[in-house]
Amino acid sequence: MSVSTTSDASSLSSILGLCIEDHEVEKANLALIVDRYKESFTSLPQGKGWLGETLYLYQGYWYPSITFISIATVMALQDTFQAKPTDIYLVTQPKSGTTWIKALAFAIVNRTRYNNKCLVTHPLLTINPHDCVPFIENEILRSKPTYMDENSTRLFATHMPYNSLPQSILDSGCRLVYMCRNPKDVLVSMFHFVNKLKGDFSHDVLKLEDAFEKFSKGIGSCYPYWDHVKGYYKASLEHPTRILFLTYENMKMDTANNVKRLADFIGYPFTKEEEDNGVVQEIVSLCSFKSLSDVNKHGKIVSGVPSHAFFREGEVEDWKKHLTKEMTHILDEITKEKFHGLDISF
Ligand code: PAP
Repeated sequence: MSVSTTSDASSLSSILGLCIEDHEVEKANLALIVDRYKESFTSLPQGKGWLGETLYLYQGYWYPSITFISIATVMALQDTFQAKPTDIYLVTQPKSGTTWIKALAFAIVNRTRYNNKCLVTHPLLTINPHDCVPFIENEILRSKPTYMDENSTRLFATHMPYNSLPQSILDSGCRLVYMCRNPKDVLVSMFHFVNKLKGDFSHDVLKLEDAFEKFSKGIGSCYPYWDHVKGYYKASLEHPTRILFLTYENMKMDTANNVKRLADFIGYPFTKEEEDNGVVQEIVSLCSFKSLSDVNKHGKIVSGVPSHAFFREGEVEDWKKHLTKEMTHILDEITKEKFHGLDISF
């Protein structure tokens, strides 16, 4: 069977703007990894992704073969990634609040580094959260992993489902924070994101009906949505000290208390003095949609995606402005069935 990686790769690279120089090494390393695992994934079931790319079904989830979130990187991570007990992993499905949780965790973990100095120097006032906290899917493509300081806590993100995580993450005893979001808002957010990327490179526009069909059938990078959420939810009940389960909606409703909860869980609790001095509120403001979207109006993140593409509305229930009654009904029914017996609400 032939792999359609070459044509997929060129169209998707242009959509994502992956041809920038900084990204050349990662592209070359991705090509090597794809080559190494080609034999293993070409015989898997195939589908078409939201950008028209080929997807492969692996361990119950769909992945493309040519972006850094790819079937080959998942396989390579499973074979080679070494977690440390002190690592912290921020886990999301795309469009569930990745950028926000990266910013919050980064600000919490590094607060003493920057707070003694002027707040103006804080990296989140100039750098996109995606460039502050790397995805492990991207890290393994770097010849020299970007992780800042060998001795400090390693803060990583991943979109990988629980059942596919590298064994070393499960065995190391490290902590994972999972953030999920209402599926209807995830669908709408992804729909706009894909069209933003396509629009920037004048590809055909994705129709909402097509996005809805793919989403509800569980087709898309790291989907099915529901299985991903369920996997981490159940794991968080089994391992409550290792996995914290958060929702975007709850974080929006009460950001300060969730920030404190997050800080406690990852081992960076706020002192009474910090609380009295308003440090929690400073972090909430620094990582707010308004602050981050203002900082990220221009430029691109390292992987080549425009920085502003990660900020649109930042609201709960924006889906109400987009989905038809029928779409809403179908998604609600699927969610009811898939989450039956689980205490997951948005
Ligand atoms: P990613 O997984 O591709 O990194 P992710 O950050 O999860 O994307 O999703 C982007 C969504 O988070 C956008 O939602 P929307 O399309 O419904 O508007 C974006 O606006 C929202 N978002 C980004 N930063 C924040 C923030 N600081 N607070 C709240 N929402 C945010």
